[in-house]
Amino acid sequence: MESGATNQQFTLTHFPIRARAELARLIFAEKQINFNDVRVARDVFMKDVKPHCSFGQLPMLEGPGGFKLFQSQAIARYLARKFDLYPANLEDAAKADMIMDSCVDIADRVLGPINHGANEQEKRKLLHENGPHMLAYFEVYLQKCDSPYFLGNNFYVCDLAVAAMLREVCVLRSDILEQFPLLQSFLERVESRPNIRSYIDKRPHSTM
Ligand SMILES: N[C@@H](CCC(=O)N[C@@H](CS)C(=O)NCC(=O)O)C(=O)O
Repeated sequence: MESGATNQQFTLTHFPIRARAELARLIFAEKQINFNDVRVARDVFMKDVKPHCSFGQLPMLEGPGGFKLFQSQAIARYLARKFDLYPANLEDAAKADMIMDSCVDIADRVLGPINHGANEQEKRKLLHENGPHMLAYFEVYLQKCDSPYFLGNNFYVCDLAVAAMLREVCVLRSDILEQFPLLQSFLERVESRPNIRSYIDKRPHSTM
């Protein structure tokens, strides 16, 4: 597939949804890095893109010198390291990984099933039982941190990951954070960072 040659350093290819590409887009937004935001329809993906995907799936990041990367978390960690949103300290970096992996757990166990076929009864259970049960751990973690962000006063990729995950949960159940006041204010804090706010205000609308 052509990477759509332009003067941008990176091209990020995904479907026209936030989902697993949104963390990378948020990193670019926070750091004010211009990139080619390529959003392909499913039929185009199947025909023209999938055969070029190392593991058959999107998102895909392309960079200089033929650099190609798949897997949303590998992409996010690479970009975060490159653009200074990843802790330098080994222990803090491991904690950032832990928090990001916990967000993936919620994506896999709550958001994914709801967005891909759960019936109304299953959705209700996911949004009123399983989801809140998992979010409660994030609330307690933040309470113990006693800081604006998950690793203290510094803002890292794991904070963007949590905010992106919380936003998707809120899209599905708008009042879910009422029982988690620290997560509610955390989400507001992240989404009111100027670069993030201006990105969110203009990003394409999609249901997920
Ligand atoms: N673990 C992968 C999962 C990627 C994934 O599930 N991609 C979906 C879209 S969100 C996909 O490409 N689906 C099309 C297909 O599998 O044919 C990641 O995090 O990047």
